Amino acid sequence: MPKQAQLENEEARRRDETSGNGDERYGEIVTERRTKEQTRTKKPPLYKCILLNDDYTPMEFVVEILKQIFHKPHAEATRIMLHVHQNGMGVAGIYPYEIAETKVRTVEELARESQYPLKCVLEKE
Ligand code: TYC
Repeated sequence: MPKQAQLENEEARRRDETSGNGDERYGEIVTERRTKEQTRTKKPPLYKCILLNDDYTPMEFVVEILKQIFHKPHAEATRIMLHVHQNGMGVAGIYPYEIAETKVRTVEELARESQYPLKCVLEKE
């Protein structure tokens, strides 16, 4: 390889290893960096928080749960509550596992404090 080309090659390789640009000329190194980037940025699996209907929890309580825990505006909270009431279950929100799990626990804790049997379960998306 001519000396000049070799120098350019070295220079490009160093750029690949140290910077975040997308130069694709040096496959192995670029592939390694992209793999690391993907590990950092890959989206986590999501879980649906599903509210279950029952005969005892007041409708207003469920609407409040949807507003306070799932941050739904009043009209949407009412719509979801009625959907659950009529269909037996419905999606309250979709989140990464730990957030979804915490919401389920919070919902059931608040329900238990008020002695309502409201249940909320997780389902993988
Ligand atoms: N079915 C309840 C009632 O008639 C209301 C209700 C709605 C309960 C949604 C739970 O997840 C639920 N009071």
